[in-house]
Amino acid sequence: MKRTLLTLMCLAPLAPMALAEIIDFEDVNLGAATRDNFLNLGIENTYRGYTWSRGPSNFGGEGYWAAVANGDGQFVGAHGGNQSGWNWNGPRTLSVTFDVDKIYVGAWFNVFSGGQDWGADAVNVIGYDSSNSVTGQTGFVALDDVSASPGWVYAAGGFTARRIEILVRQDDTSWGPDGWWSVDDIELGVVPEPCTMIALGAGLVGFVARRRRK
Ligand SMILES: [Ca+2]
Ligand SMILES: [Ca+2]
Ligand SMILES: [Ca+2]
Repeated sequence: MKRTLLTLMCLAPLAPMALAEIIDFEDVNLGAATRDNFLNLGIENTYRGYTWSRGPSNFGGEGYWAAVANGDGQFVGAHGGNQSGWNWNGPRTLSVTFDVDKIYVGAWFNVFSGGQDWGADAVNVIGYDSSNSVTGQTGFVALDDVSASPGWVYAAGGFTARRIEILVRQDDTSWGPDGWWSVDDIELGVVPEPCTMIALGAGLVGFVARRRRK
């Protein structure tokens, strides 16, 4: 009876586990513009409750997280909906720091501006814990910056992270280390609470015990 109660009490946190968060950038208000960066929009430290930070850009000063909408002259189109995230000024590294540990499930990437060699040639999504130690990475996933109709590619993760870094590789040296890309539909999972694991364990033990008694 005690075990059943514990299981029931602990099962409640299971509900949000099924709800993976998807960052689709549809809720960034661009007004009449087709593109703008998070600094101008005033959402660098507030969008989704996370911190959207960036490394330096060698091209045109600092780079930023940005959002872009279908209809922009250089945009290849969203993976889903009408808007995507974008690397403004192409810094080599951009980060998202979460409020709590999350599971980075995966995200969709594309070059920004198809058929242009300033597009990034590959991206690697790296996870870090709250002590800034690496928890996992997708490895470099190739982007097609030479095709007139580049496609969206999926960078699959599956690791827990307090912060994800999106690190670019630029193979076209005239652009230095910088590289431009789009991202859409960043999929995040909820890290199971210890209680959930205890409940699952207790539930399983109870289940096996009941089966054995039959
Ligand atoms: Ca979208
Ligand atoms: Ca390139
Ligand atoms: Ca290239």
